[in-house]
Amino acid sequence: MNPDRTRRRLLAGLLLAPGTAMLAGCDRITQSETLGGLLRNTEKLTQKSQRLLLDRQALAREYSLADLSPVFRANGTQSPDSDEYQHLLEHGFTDWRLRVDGLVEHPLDLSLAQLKQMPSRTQITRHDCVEGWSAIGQWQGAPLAHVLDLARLKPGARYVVFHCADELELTLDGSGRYYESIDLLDAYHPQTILAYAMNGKALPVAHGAPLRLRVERQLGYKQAKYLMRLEVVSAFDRLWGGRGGYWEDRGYEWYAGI
Ligand SMILES: Nc1nc2c(c(=O)[nH]1)N[C@H]1C(S)=C(S)[C@@H](COP(=O)(O)O)O[C@H]1N2
Ligand SMILES: [Mo]
Repeated sequence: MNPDRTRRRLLAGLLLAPGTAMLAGCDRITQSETLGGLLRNTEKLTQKSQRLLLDRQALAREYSLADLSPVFRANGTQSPDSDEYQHLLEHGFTDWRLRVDGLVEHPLDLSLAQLKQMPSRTQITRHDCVEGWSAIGQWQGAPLAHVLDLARLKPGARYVVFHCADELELTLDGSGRYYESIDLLDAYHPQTILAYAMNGKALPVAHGAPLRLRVERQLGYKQAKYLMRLEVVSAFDRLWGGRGGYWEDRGYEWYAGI
């Protein structure tokens, strides 16, 4: 067959629907194999992404009261030393407000009392720190999904950034301030809560009082303590080191799934 005709047929075949392409004369075998391979690959891809998505909706294992660790270590900051935080602490966090802003229709300033009046979820889960220790604790808090629904996300919203009260590394430009971020899939996960209680008591200062994030399928460093502000953003690349979190800016993985 003359090479030009073959090329024309091949082109025509590629421009037509996959079924018709198989009728393209002597190229039939080669072409249908290629198409078959392509379809099989696409199928695998879809399956893989579907499985990933399903996995991302799965619940982290929950434990019973009998499993609670007798000692739950505190790690990183154990009491933010800023004057602002110390003042809030001295006043029993009555002056503290959680600011919710960024890509939302209704920015919020929530008091601890308001957060406690919201629907709550209690869960007993295992916390895994990359430093090589784990502990089982009980957490109670308001689902982050509820707070985001109150604030109403604007189009373009993709991540929630958690701004904390503590500076883990003292720097002149403030880049040592602890922060974290998660995407909306994790933000809307049923076990993602803004916790104000631990093991049945008010959240202790060492564990992030008055409010911390629990995002249960992620490693310890994603569990931001001392929350001051939630900012809904479309991207976090222009924030501090640009990698979405204090430890991420220092080389740790952003997603940090367990
Ligand atoms: N604001 C803030 N959040 C933080 C940290 C921190 O230093 N500051 N440390 C992180 C790390 S590495 C871990 S393992 C957990 C520890 O939580 P815990 O002190 O309740 O055990 O909090 C995470 N969240
Ligand atoms: Mo950690």
